[in-house]
Amino acid sequence: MTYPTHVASDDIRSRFSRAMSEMYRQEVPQYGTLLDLVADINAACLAESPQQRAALQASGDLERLHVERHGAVRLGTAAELSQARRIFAVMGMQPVGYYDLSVAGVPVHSTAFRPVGDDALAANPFRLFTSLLRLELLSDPVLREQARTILARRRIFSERALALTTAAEAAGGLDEAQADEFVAEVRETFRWHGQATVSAETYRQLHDAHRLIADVVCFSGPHINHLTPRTLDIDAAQREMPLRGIAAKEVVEGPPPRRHPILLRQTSFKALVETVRFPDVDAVGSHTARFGEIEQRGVALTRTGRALYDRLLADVRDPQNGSGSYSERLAQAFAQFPDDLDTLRRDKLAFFRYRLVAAKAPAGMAAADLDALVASGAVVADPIVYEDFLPVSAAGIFQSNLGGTEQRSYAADAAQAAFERDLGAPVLDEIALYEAAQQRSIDAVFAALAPSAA
Ligand code: OOG
Ligand code: NI
Repeated sequence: MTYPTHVASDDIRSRFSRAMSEMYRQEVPQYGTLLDLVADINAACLAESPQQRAALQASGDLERLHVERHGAVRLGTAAELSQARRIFAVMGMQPVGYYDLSVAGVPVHSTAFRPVGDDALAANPFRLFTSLLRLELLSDPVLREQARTILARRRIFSERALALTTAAEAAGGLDEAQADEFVAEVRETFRWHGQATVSAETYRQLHDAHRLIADVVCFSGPHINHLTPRTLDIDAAQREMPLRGIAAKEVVEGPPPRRHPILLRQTSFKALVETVRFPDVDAVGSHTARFGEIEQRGVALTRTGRALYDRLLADVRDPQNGSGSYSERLAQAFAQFPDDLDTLRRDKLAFFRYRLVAAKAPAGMAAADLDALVASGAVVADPIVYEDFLPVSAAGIFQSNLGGTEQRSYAADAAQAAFERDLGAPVLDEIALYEAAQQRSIDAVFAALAPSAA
C-alpha cells in the first residue's frame, strides 16, 4: 500500500543516482570530464541523425538518456549483501542476474540491482553492479581468517539508514523528509575513505593475495568504484578521451561497431592512484581502485541471440583462431550476426516492444498476425534496450582497473546458490524479464485490436 504522502520509489532512486553522481564528481574530477564528453557526443549524435532522435524519442530512451548511469560496489560479507538488497528495494531496485567473475581470476560473484518495470526503467534505469568478495577462494588460511575477522567488525550502513529501511518496509514507503534523509545516509556508505582500517603490513599482505581483496577488506566501507554514463557513440567517445587528457583502456569491450547495436559496449579509463593513510605508520601509501567508464547500450538478445553472441565472442578470444588485430577478428566473426532490425526480430535473436500506431488492423488482415501487422506499418517494433551487464566485459573492466598486469585463475566455480543464500533472495532471470516485457506489449496490441474493445 502506497500512501499519497509517500515519495515514489522511482523518485528516491533518481535522487540517489543524482547524489552519487555529485559525490563522485567531487571525488574523481575526471568523472566530470567524462560526463561533459558524453553529453557533447550525445548532443552531436542527435543533431546529426534526426532519425535516431525520433527512434529514441518513440521508445522513451531520449528522456532517460541524460540521467542514465550505472555504478559498481564491492561488498565483503553476506550480512552486507542482504542489507544492501533491502536498502536498494526501497529505491525500486531488484537483484537481476548472476555473474561469476572467478572464471576471469577475480574472486567475486555479483548481481545488478536495478528497476525492472517498464515505467520504472523509463523513469530512471539506475543500476548498481554489486559484487560479493569470495574469501573462500583465498588460498592462505591464516590470511583468510584475518580478513574474515576484519570484515565481521565493520558496519557499512548507518543505524539510521537501516531504521529508515525498516520503516519503509513496514509502511510501504517513505515520506518527503524521510526520503531525503535516506538518500543522504545511504550515499555516505559509498564515500571514499582515505584512511585504511588495517595496518600497512596487513594491507600489503591482502594486496599481494589479490588487489581486490585489499580494496574490499581494508576500508570502513564499500566506496563506489565507478559511475558510467551512457553514450550513443562509444567509438567517438573512445577517440575523444585522449583528446581530453584521459587515458582510455586499449579496447572497447563487447561486440564490434554495428549499424544496430546489440547488448553492451564499454570502455574505461585507468584507476586513479589515491593516497591512503594507515593507523600504525606516518608514511602514506597509495591505493588504485577508482576509475571511470562509458558505455553504449543496444538491443537485448533472446537466449538464441545470446548463445550466438557468446559463441562468436569465444571464437574471437581464442588465441588459436585467426590472425589480425583483436578488432579485425571481432568484426570478421560478427559478420555472422545479422545487422538489420527486421532479421533480428523475425529470427527471434533480439527482443522488441510492439506498439499500435494505426487505429485498427488493415482490412482483410488477421488481427493476430503480428508480422503482417508490422509489415503493414500498423504496428511498430522498438528494440528493447539491454539493461544488464556482460561477465566477459566486466572481467575486462575489473582487470584494467586493478592497476596490475598479473593474471590469476581460480577454478571455474560458479556458486549461484550460495550467493542467493547470502543475498537472502533469488536473483531474477534477466532474459525472462525481457521476454515478459515483449509479451506485455504484444498483449496490449492485441487487446487494442480486439473487436470487444469497440
Ligand atoms: C565491477 C566491474 C563490472 C561493468 O560495467 O561491467 C562493471 C567492478 O569493477 O567492481 O561495472
Ligand atoms: Ni561498470
